[in-house]
Amino acid sequence: MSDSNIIFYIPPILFSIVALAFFLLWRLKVTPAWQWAAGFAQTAAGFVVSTFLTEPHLAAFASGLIFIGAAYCYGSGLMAHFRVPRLRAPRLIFVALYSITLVYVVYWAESLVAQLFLTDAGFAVLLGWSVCVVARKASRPIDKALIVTTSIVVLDSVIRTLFFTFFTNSSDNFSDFATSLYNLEVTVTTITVCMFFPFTALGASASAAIERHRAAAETDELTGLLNRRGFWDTLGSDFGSEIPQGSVIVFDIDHFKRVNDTYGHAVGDQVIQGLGGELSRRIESGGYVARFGGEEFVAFLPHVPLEEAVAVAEGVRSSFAVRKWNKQGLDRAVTLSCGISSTWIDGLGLDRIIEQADEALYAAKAAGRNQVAVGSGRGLQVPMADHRKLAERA
Ligand code: GH3
Ligand code: MG
Ligand code: MG
Repeated sequence: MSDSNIIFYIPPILFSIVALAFFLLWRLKVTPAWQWAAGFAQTAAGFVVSTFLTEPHLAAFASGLIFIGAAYCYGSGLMAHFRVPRLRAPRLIFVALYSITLVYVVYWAESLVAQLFLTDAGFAVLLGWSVCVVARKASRPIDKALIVTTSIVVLDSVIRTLFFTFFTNSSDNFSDFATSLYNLEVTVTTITVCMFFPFTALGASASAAIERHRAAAETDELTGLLNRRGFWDTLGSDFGSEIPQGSVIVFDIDHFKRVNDTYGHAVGDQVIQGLGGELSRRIESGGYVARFGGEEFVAFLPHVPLEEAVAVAEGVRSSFAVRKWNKQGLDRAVTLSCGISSTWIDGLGLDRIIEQADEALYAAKAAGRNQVAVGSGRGLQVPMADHRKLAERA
């Protein structure tokens, strides 16, 4: 091949750059899948070997192995991105069978046409298999774009296989590969349509990383519930500035410092997790539960009237009070107090209603703890026994 054919240098250079970019993204934990970098690096190496290696049989054999390795890595990258099982065993069996056939085709049958057919078909089947497995998992537009661009790479292989095997009279001699029309076609489609694939993989990885970081910033690590920021951001994205009427319950564990002091901080953490689990089980979907800090949790129940919110709080309080903590090494009951307020009482904004529920919580603590109290802007902080009267007045 003449060195003036500069076009043949482009795929290895482009894919090396892409591989380096993905390697850095993997080191920076933007993408959890090192297989992207490995796949692109192998593609670069495959082009170097198939075009520039002077021993033609070795070039055909090595590039055949490298390209199937790239297809395997792209598949693993896709499966990691979409969080589906990797199907390692069946895919590795496929690679093993392919490799045995490759040895036969290159060193026994000595057929270039058969080797190119095998490599293109093997690449298309292995990558197409992974695309089919992950396709229904793609819901975000960038993920759908990734499926489309990967399918284009598969389709490119299929069309090339069919065209060069059945519709042309290509040379069957390995030494003619570098200057073949086939090699030119691979090079041209790789640096045009196939380049959409790495760019969408890059976009999909970056967008998944941004989503992961946003979720982490809005989630309480200990309980997996929303934190204060997540609470307000989620309400903002669900309702904008039109937050509906509803009720707020604030929960706080009684004498929690004693739990920490007597049994240790780790046991205290498990009690907080226990309350978090209780709340996510008991607050029905449609409700918003967050850990606002320490052992204080806030629940906003849209469209739920005060009476029903009192029943929810009472359900959580009573079941938490009888919960056993033996497994955690705690041999006594832990109780909690609840403060409730509702936008239906005073027509105030949610932030003011949370403050009122907090004031009611202090009333519940002052009244002896392990109880539910209702608060309103009229200065009322009513212990649970009297909540019905307030609900009637509201
Ligand atoms: P009260 O009945 O009046 O609520 O008394 P309390 O002892 O529960 O008082 P308070 O609610 O102020 O106690 C909060 C304690 O929670 C203080 C702090 O040491 C502890 N705390 C805050 N965050 C954590 C945490 O993440 N893990 C553990 N184990 N303890 C925490
Ligand atoms: Mg407390
Ligand atoms: Mg507290």
